[in-house]
Amino acid sequence: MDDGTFIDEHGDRRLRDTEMILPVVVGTCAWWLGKKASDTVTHRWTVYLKAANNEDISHIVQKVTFELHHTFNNPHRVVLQPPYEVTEQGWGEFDINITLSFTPDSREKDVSILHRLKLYENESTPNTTKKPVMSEVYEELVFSEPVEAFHRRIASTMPRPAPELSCQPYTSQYDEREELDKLKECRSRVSAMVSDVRKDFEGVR
Ligand code: SLL
Repeated sequence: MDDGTFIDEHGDRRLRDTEMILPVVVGTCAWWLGKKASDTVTHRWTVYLKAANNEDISHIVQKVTFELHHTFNNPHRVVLQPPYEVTEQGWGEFDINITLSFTPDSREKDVSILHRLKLYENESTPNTTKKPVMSEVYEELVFSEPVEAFHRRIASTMPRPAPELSCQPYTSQYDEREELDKLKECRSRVSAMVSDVRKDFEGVR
C-alpha cells in the first residue's frame, strides 16, 4: 500500500512530494564607536542567524559556522548553541560566509549563505552612536522530501523561543504570510518578464 513514503538510495525512508520550509533571517548589526573609534577599530558589530519567527531551532541546526575576513584572529567561528551570533570589532565591510549544518538524522547537506557586513548607511546619513546600522535578509531553507523520522521528530517538538540575540531589539519582525506573498509576487513578475521576452523573441523570428 502507498503510505506516501519511499526508501532513498541510502536506505532512508522519506516523505514523497513533501517540503519542509525553515524561514530564517541572517543579519548584521553594527555600532559606530564615535569618540572611542581608532583607525583599526571604528565599529563593534554582530553577525547572526535566527529563525524568522524567533523560535529555537537547535533541534534542527547542529552548528552555524561564520567565516570572517582573514584579517581577524581565528576567522573560522563555529557556534554550537543559540544564539547563533559572533561579535567583533573592526574597521571594514566584507562578505561573511554563514554555513548551517543540520542534525545528522536530517541527512541534509550543509547550506551556505553569503551576507555582507554593513557598517555605514548611505552617504547622506551621518554616523551616529544612538542606533546601530542593520542589514537583514530573509531566506527560506527548503528540505524537499525530508527523512520521515526527522520530520516526525521536528513536528513533535514543542516550539519555544530562542535565547535573545545581542541586537534583538533592533531586528525586524518578519511576518511569514507577508514574506510568502512578496515571494509569490516576485515569482509572477519574473514569469511575466519571461513571457514578454519570449514574445519579443518570437516577433523577430
Ligand atoms: C575593505 N575588503 O578593504 C575590506 C576588508 C576587512 C576588515 C575589510 C579587521 C580588524 C582587526 C577588520 O576590520 N577587517 O584587525 O582585528 O574594506
